[in-house]
Formats: sequence, structure tokens, C-alpha cells
Amino acid sequence: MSILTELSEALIQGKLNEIKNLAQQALDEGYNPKEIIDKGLIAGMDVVGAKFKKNEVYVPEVLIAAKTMHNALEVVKPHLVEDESETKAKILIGTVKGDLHDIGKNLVVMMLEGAGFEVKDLGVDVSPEKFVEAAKEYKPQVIGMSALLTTTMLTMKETLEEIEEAGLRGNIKIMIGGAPVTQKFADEIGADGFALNASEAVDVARKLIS
Ligand code: B1M
Repeated sequence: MSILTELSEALIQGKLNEIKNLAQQALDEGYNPKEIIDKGLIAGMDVVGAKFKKNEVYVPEVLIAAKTMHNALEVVKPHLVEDESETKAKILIGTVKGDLHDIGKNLVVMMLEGAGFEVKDLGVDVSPEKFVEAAKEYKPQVIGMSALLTTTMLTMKETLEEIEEAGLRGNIKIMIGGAPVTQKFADEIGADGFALNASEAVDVARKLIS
């Protein structure tokens, strides 16, 4: 079994401690952090998601998988910070109101920081008002919103409208993402950018500030 498959399996089985050693082993074997995340950790989480959908696993198991992912990311994260030369642009980011999923958003944060962006992470369940308040205070060039539920995708539209109503839209670009989000949806609600995954989020953010 390759180390990436071992990582997927450890995540599926919620091996909280073993996954740290496996992540380190993958780095030692020369795999780059993005491969470890995409082909090992996210691949494992996709299996958990499919099982969750079929009621083969329940919320407690999914939470353990999430914690297992977090443990592995702690080992990988220092190796993602690579590009110190980028101009520091500020990005405000959060998972929208009603939504508690943060693994994908945290990955986006890690990649953006790795690419030299200054990121202010508002966490999860972030209301439109909180996005607006923080935008006034922090003055970012980009606001990023993440949503994992089809229901909370609608909150992205609401948040975008509140940002517009607060008169902040002229200076700030909006980027959205999350498993159910599409380019079509981004166009429909008038977001400036959509990214399918964390690496793409870096490219999109760079385009938005250029
Ligand atoms: Co939730 N959950 N969950 N869950 N959960 C999903 C999303 C679901 C698809 C599972 C399923 O049915 N197959 C389903 C949603 C169905 C729908 O809306 N259509 C679902 C459900 C129903 C629920 C609950 C309602 C379950 C319940 O309580 N009955 C509940 C809701 C809670 C809430 O938010 N209010 C719930 C709870 C949870 C847990 C708390 C147990 C846990 C979250 C733990 C945590 O995040 N700390 C959880 C998890 C882990 C999942 C699955 C299994 C995995 C999500 C994940 O972390 N993926 C998920 C199934 C799935 O997606 N396969 C599921 C890995 C992550 C790296 O990918 O988040 O897509 P992702 O992020 C990617 C991209 O989307 C993109 O880049 C990331 C990295 O490449 N991206 C961005 C993300 N944000 C971005 C922002 C950007 C740009 C790109 O710019 C700003």
C-alpha cells in the first residue's frame, strides 16, 4: 500500500495519532504537501462523505475524521509556507452563517498564507453583519466565503448584498467556494471569483488583486 493510501485509510478509520506519523513519513518520502492533502487526506475524507451520505457512518465518526485530518494538517502545514516574496494583500475569510464546516476553509487559509497573503480568518457561522464589521476594520482587498451546505450557499448571496449595501463593494473583491458552490452560482450572485479547491483559491485571489 502506498503511503498516500495509508493516509486515506488512517483518516477513514480515525487514527488520530498514527496519522501524524504517516503524514511525516509521506513528507520524508518526498511527497509534496499538496499531493499529501489532495491524494491522501481529501481522498479519505471523500470516502467518509460518501459513507455519511449512505448512513454507513454518523456525525461522531465524521467528527473524528475531521479531527484526524486536522492532526495531519498540523504536520503538513509548515511545509506549505514557501513563498515569502509575494506582495502582502489582505484577505478576510470565513464560513458563512449557519455553516460549521471549516476543514476546506482552513486549507484555503493555509494555502493563501503559504502564498504570502495576510489572512484574517473569522472562523465558522459568520453572519453577514460580522463580515461587514470586520471588512470595515480590517480593510481587506478580498473577502472569501466558504459554504458546504446547499442551504447556506444562499447566505453567501445575503452576505454579498450586505457588503454592497455597506458601500464596501467598490474596493473589495468577493471570492467564494465550497463543495456545492459552482462558477454558475458565483455568476448568479455576482461574486468576483470562484475557486474549486485551495490551490485554485490562490490563483483566483492573485487575479482578483492584480
Ligand atoms: Co457535513 N455535510 N454536515 N459535517 N460534511 C457534508 C457537506 C455533506 C455533503 C455530507 C453528505 O451528505 N454526503 C452534507 C451536505 C448536504 C447538502 O447540503 N447538500 C452534510 C450535512 C448534511 C451535514 C449536517 C446537516 C449533518 C447533520 O447534522 N445531520 C451537519 C451540518 C452542520 C452545520 O454546518 N450547521 C454537518 C456536520 C458535519 C460535521 C460537523 C460532522 C463535519 C464538519 C467538521 C468540520 O468541518 N470541522 C462534517 C463533515 C466533515 C462533512 C463532509 C463529510 C466532509 C467535508 C470536508 O471537510 N471535506 C461532507 C461531505 C463531503 O463534502 N464529501 C459533509 C474536505 C474538504 C477539504 O473539502 O470542504 O469541499 P471542502 O473544501 C475544498 C473545496 O470545496 C474548496 O477548497 C477546499 C480544499 O480543496 N473550498 C474553497 C472550500 N471553501 C472554499 C472557499 C474558497 C475557495 C475554495 O474561497 C473563499
